[in-house]
Order: sequence, then C-alpha cells, then structure tokens
Amino acid sequence: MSLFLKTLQQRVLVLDGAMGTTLHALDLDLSDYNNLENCCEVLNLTRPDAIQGIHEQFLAIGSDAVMTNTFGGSRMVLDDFDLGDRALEINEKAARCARAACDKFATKDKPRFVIGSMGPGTKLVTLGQTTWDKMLASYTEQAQGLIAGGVDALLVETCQDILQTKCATVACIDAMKKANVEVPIICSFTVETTGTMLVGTETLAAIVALDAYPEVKIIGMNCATGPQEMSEHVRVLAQNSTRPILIQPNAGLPELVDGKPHFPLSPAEMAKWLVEFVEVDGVAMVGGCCGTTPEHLKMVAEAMKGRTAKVRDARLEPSCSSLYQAVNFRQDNALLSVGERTNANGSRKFKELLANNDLDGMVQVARNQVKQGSHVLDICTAYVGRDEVADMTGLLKRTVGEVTVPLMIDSTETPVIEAALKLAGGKCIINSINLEDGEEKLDRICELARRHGSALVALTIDEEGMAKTADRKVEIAQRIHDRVTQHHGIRASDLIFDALTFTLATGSEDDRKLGLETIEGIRRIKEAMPDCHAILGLSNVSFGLKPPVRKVLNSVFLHHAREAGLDSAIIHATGILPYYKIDEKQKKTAEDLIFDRREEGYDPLMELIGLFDDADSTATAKVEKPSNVEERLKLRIIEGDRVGLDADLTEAMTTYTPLDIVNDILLDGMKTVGDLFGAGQMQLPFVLQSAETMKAAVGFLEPFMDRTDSESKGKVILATVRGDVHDIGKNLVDIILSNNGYTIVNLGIKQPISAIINAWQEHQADAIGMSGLLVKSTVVMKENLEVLNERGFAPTVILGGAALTRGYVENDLTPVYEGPLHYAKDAFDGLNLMNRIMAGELTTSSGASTAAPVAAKPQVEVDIATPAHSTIARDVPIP
Ligand code: B1M
Repeated sequence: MSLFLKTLQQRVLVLDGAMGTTLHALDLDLSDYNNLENCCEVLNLTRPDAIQGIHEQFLAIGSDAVMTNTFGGSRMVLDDFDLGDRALEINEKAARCARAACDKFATKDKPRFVIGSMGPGTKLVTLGQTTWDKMLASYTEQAQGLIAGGVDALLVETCQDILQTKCATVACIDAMKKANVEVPIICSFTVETTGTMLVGTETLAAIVALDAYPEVKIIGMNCATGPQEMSEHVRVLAQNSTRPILIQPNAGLPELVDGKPHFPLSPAEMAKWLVEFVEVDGVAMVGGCCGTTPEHLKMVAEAMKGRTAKVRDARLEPSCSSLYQAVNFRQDNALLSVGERTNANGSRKFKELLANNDLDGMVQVARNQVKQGSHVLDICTAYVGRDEVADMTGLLKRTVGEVTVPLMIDSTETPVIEAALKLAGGKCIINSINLEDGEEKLDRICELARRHGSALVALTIDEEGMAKTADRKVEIAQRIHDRVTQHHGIRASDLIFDALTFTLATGSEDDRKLGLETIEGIRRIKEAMPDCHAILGLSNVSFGLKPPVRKVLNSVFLHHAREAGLDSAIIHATGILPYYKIDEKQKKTAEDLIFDRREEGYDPLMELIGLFDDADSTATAKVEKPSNVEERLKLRIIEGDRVGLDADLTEAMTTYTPLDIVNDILLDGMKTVGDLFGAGQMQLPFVLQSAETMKAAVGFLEPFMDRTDSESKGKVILATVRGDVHDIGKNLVDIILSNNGYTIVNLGIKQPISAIINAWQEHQADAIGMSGLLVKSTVVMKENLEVLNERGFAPTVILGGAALTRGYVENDLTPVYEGPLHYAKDAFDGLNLMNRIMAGELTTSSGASTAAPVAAKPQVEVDIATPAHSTIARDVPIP
C-alpha cells in the first residue's frame, strides 16, 4: 500500500484550497500568461516559482497535500490555447513543481503528498461535443505526464458528467499500465444546487458507476456549493460508498459584490462544517474548492489535528445505473423488470422502426416501457444486413439522455457492445456472456465489462451446448463465476445468471422436465453463489402455444421461478397475468405441466391446450361484475380497469360525495392492490395500472368536490421525498388543500431536500408537506429534518404517507427536529392541521405556538453565480 493510502488510514488528511482564486489574488501580468488570458496551466511553464509559492503557502499552514496546477491541463482543453502539443510537458512540470514544494515541508511524521488534478474539460461525450476515444486519449496523456512528474495520487475532479468521470478513470488506469506503476485514483464529482450533477446524475447513481472500479480508492465531492448545500449529498455518500470520502466545498455560494464573485463563508465556518463531516459522516480527507484561501485551510488544518474519520457502516446494494439514477438488482417485493420491447429480435414493431431508421419511434418505445414500469431496458439492434454498430450508436446517442432507467446492452458482437459502452453513462448490464466458444470470447467481453464498469448477464451455455439439467446449469454457472471473478476481478454481485428457459410445448419426452430443471437450476445457482443474481427470458417457456395459453403458462412459471430465487425477468406486461387472477384449474394444469406431473390418461400439456379450445376462453379467472357500484369501483381499482369508469363514478355520486368515494371505496381497492403486491400475487406493471385508474378516478371526481373560493388561506410546499415515486396520496392532499383555499406548490416525486428548501424560500411558504410510502423514505424524512436543523431553518413540517406511524413521527422524529413537526394520517388530517396552524392554535412539542413561528419566514437567497472553475455550459437539457 502506498504511503499516501497508509497515512489516510491513520488520520484525516487536509488538502489545499483554491488554486484559481489564489492565483487571481497574485495579480500576475498578462505576459506571465504568455498573453493566454485565463490559461492558468501555462504558468507551469512561465512562472513555476509563483505556482510553487502557492503550494508552499498551503503547506506552510498545515495542508498534508497539494493539488497540481493542471485542472485544465488535458490536451483537449490546452488545444484551445494552442498548447495541446505541450500537454505532457505541462503536466509533468506541474507535478514536479508541487513535489519540490512538498519536499521542502515533508518530515517523517508529516509526509506531504502531490495530488495530480484532472478537471472536467470543456467538452462532454454525453452532450455530443466529443467522443470517448478523443477524451480518453487526452486524459491518458495528462495522467502520463502527472505520473512522470511523481504524483502520489490522481484526482479526477469537479466531474459534471459520469461518463466523463469514467473515461478519465479508465485513462488513469491505462496510463498506470503504460508506466507500470500503481497510483491511487480519487474521483470527485460536483453536485449542483439542483441536487444532481450538471447532466442530471443523482449522487447514488454516480457512486454506483464509480464503485465498479477497484482502482478508485477515494470517492468525493467538490465545488458548486458550500458545505451547507453539500451536506445532504455527503450523507448519501457516507451511507453508500464503501471507499474513503473526500470533501472539498466552495467557501459558500458565491455572491456578486462589486461585479466580482465573493465567497461568503469564513474560515471558522468552513472548519466547523468540515469537522462535522468528519465526525458525523466519517469523511477521511478534506480541502477547499473555489474561494478557499490559505486562511481557510489554516483553520481547517488546525481543526483536523489528531482526528481520524468516524468509522462508517456503509453498504452499497448491488445495482446498475443510468445517466440519471441507480436501480437495485434486487427489488423490494418485486422482480427487476427488464423491458424487452426495445429488442429488434423480440419485437416486430421495434424491428420495423429500426428498418425505417425511425429514431423518434424507437426512443418512444423505450420511454413507454419506462412508463409501464420497466426498471431496466434491454437494447438490441441486431438486424441481418444492417450495420449493428451504427444502429446501436445512433440509438444510444438519443436513449442515454432521453430515457431515465439503466440499459442492458444486448448483442453477440463485441464491437457493438464496446460502441454502446462508450456512450452510456452510469453502469450498464451486458447481455450476455457464455462459454459456447470457450473462454476467449467470454474473456473479451469481460475485459469490456471491467473497463466500463458494467455488470454481466451470463447464460448457462458451454462448449457442449445449452445446459438443460439443473446439474449442468450449476456446473457451467460455477465455471463462469470462477473465471469472471478470479481472472477478471469482477465482483460476483455483478453477475446475473440466466439458467435458460425452453418451450414446454413440444410434447417430446426429452423436453418434459425442462421447466422444472430450470426452476431447480435457479434455486441451486442461488444457493451455491448467493451474491449472484438470476434472470430469465421468460416467454420462451410457452413458445409455440396460443397467446391465452402463453399468458397463463408464462405467469405460473414466473411465479415458481421467483419462489426459487429469481431476481429479474425480461418481460412485457401484456405477456403475463397477476397470479391471483388466474383461474384455479388453468393454474393447476400449468403447474402440472411445469413440474411434469403426468399420470395415466392425463397429459397436462394437452389438458392446458384443451382448456383454451373454446374461442371464448380467456386466461383470467372469470369474475362476475358485481351488481353494486361500490364493489364494481373497488374491482376497477384492483384490476386497473378504466373502460366505463366514468359511468360507475357518476352512478356512485348519486349516493356518495366525491370525497367519500375516494376515501371509502377507491382507497379500499388500493389497499387490496398493496396486499396482493406484497404477497407476490401481483406484478408491478399491474400495480401501475391500478395507480393510473386511481388517478383517472380522482381526476374525474375532482371538479365535483366542494371548493372554498376565498383568498389564499396559506401556502404549502408538497413533495414526495428523495428516492420515492409514490404520488397518489400527495396529489390527493394537494386537491383537498387547494379546494379548501390553500395555495399548493406541488414539487412532484423524488425531491431532494435542497429542492424543497429552495421552494419554501422562493414561495415564502407557511409549511412543508413531505410524503413518502417506502420504509426507506421514513429514514429520508429524518435526514431531511436533520438537514433543516443544520441549515438553521425551522419551517412547520407535516409528514404523511402509509409507511409512517404517529408513534414514529411523534416519538422518534419530533425530538430530532428543531421546528414544529406534525403527522397527518390522511389528507383531511393534513387540512385540519393546516387550519389549526394558520389559526395559531397548534402548539409544537416544545410548547411553542406556531402562531409565533419558530423560524422567521425565509429570506430569498441571492442568485447563484457560476462557480469560478466550472467550465461547462449550463444549458444542458435535462429530461
Ligand atoms: Co409501490 N410500494 N412500489 N408502487 N405501492 C407500496 C408503498 C408497498 C407498501 C407495496 C407492498 O409491498 N405491499 C411497498 C413498500 C414496501 C416498503 O417500503 N417496505 C411498495 C414498493 C416496494 C414499491 C417499489 C419499490 C416496487 C419495486 O419497484 N420494486 C416501487 C418503488 C419505487 C420508488 O419509489 N423508488 C413501487 C412502485 C409503485 C408504482 C409506481 C407501481 C405505484 C405508484 C404510482 C404512483 O403513486 N404514481 C405503486 C403503488 C400504487 C403502491 C401501493 C399499492 C399503493 C400506494 C397508494 O397510492 N396508496 C402501495 C401499497 C399500499 O400502500 N397499500 C405500494 C393510496 C394513497 C392515497 O395513500 O400515499 O398513503 P398514501 O396517502 C394518504 C396518506 O398517507 C396521507 O394522505 C393520503 C390520502 O389520504 N398522506 C399525506 C400522504 N402524503 C401526505 C402528505 C401530507 C399529508 C398527508 O402532507 C401535508
């Protein structure tokens, strides 16, 4: 282990502060810059004394490490100043200069380290401004220069695009191989005030993408905001990243003073924040970014003396990610559903769109699948006679930005996979590897997976062919597992086994046990390799049968595969049925076919086909439409049946008020949906249909609800919290409160606390309503309250959502929060609370009346200027 990493284990390391701001303060002459205004890197050639002087200033006040003056030192950036050809020299000289400074200060007890800075550049692959290959070459050269100059670590910093971050990381790895050395890589990304990286990447998605590289020894965050705004993202990092953390905030959010950016945070405030990050979040390395001076770092270094980072209990769930979000391989109560409609081999429609070069149409198919509940999309552009690389490239250039979920790159051709991975930010899944042609091809794809940090689907096929028995499936899976993990260093948790499905429709003696062998294969693979996952291309099991028979067989097979440990399936909602809805006889016959329960005179295959002889046979259990409207409406919610919904609602309104219909009838149906889902009897796409039906019903009823037309009684910010997509309840609260005279600012789903606070400030709101239905959302709510405390805000907060209980809010959360906190059981409770809050009747837990608010109404903050060294244009389209 390098001295740098060893020292990091022993104590918190302090980096330096801003090079740019400190340089500007020196007021150097334009001639020092060789007349290249704003090209700080040229100073490594013309004024190394000035640069070394700055390094020494930071080392003198106690910094353990300094960053080279090479933020814009890649050829791609230097080309803008006609200095591209000197990139190698500039980086090497910069590293030597920092090393000379460090050598002056290093002692045995306090070694000093040179950190090679590699900034984001000025062009991004994700925005189509350059290509992966050009960017890779540019960064590799920069890393080579820095390594030659003797850096102790390479810092890929101020990253605004996760694809760019991955490209720079791969470049560092390549440069290390060329130089035959190992240097720790640090990746530090930038979270904007929007709560994501500039191109829209959430913190967790960035962590997932970077975690795939063992060479990345430290993951961190720098720039864009001050420590206060960073704190919620630091927490996400602390909970999910298993690597040491580096945090380098700006000295606050810049304000414009006399036309110049001014960073308001004092050295003492900066030190206080960083100590908190070390003590509470276990941050291991700290420093400053824009606006931080030697005075800031002096205080920080003093404050860090003798400190070690708090030991963290971080865990990253095995996941993949898109440019925007992370998705767990193991879903709560559900299968990871992989959409199959963007596959030219699996969908006739998609194939036609591809033949017609209809990119808009293809992207629309992708987006529709996300709407229908797919967690990941399988993308395949294989089409005989066409150029698969060009087709994949054309499609991905659009898809990565316009589709929010992670991608599964499906191709048998290595160049196609490689072309796709050079465009897709985040962590993709490659579909697939196998041992059909021995290890050589598998190795080539594994190398790509390792280089691009991807997960892998592995088919249980070897040189002898497809595994048909459970024994062979396990044997091949084990061989692939060993090769992938031991030879390629890919983690077992990034392997997803497909134990293969074969049709049960042939009737041939040889095929009768194929279904049960697959189910047994899944069970045994999961037992033998518990960190790996299991996936199935489901629909093969019923190939050759009529559509209604297929639906039943697919659905029953899926149910049993899931019970055996299946984590994921490549499916389409129209090809399956909720298990609870399948007619008992059909279900039993399908099970007899799957488990080969033949008897004298009884062949379940013939029997199953026979059950659908009658043209009227449907795959679902026949449920008589109830005669009473209450039951009919409830059934509509459960079945997601919208045809004729308006008529039933109109009939119900002759007896009930619209609100009673929602509360007493429709929500009852929703509860059943939740129970069926929780019991594994209903797949996610059907829950989505129920949710859409609920929304349609509420939309129909809303105009008939009682309305108070008065001046606004007050203003409420409503949001579903970070990571949670459930919004039906929140939207109901919106309707009830708006109809009763409140002005509602409904922020939508998955809202980070920064967005909620911004809205509360902007709208000068009277209260914040946070909604969340996942158990993990209750934790997020607690963290949100802590962030409000940290920032010194104490707005009135109302919490709602099925995962909460009054006890949890009142006993566990109220003591945490410094402002007034309330629990709303339902929308009316929310209204009641708001009325009492506005009337000043409600006392907080601490006894203070909310009529005299604990916190004054927020001040609207100054506009945020672009951070000094953020070089990328800000008009990025975010979907
Ligand atoms: Co999901 N889901 N879901 N889901 N889903 C639950 C919540 C779940 C309990 C189902 C189950 O397993 N039985 C379970 C959570 C389990 C857990 O966390 N331990 C669950 C899961 C696991 C998931 C996924 C993770 C599944 C997956 O993909 N693996 C996934 C989540 C993805 C994510 O969030 N990141 C997921 C997805 C979905 C759909 C997209 C398919 C869909 C949501 C569609 C949508 O909302 N647009 C969905 C649905 C519909 C449900 C159930 C079935 C119904 C939720 C609902 O709308 N209830 C739900 C099971 C259940 O709750 N029975 C379930 C009706 C609604 C009116 O109630 O929101 O509680 P509620 O609102 C009430 C009050 O709580 C209160 O007033 C409202 C009206 O009276 N209130 C407030 C709410 N917010 C308030 C704010 C206030 C005041 C009052 O401020 C002022």
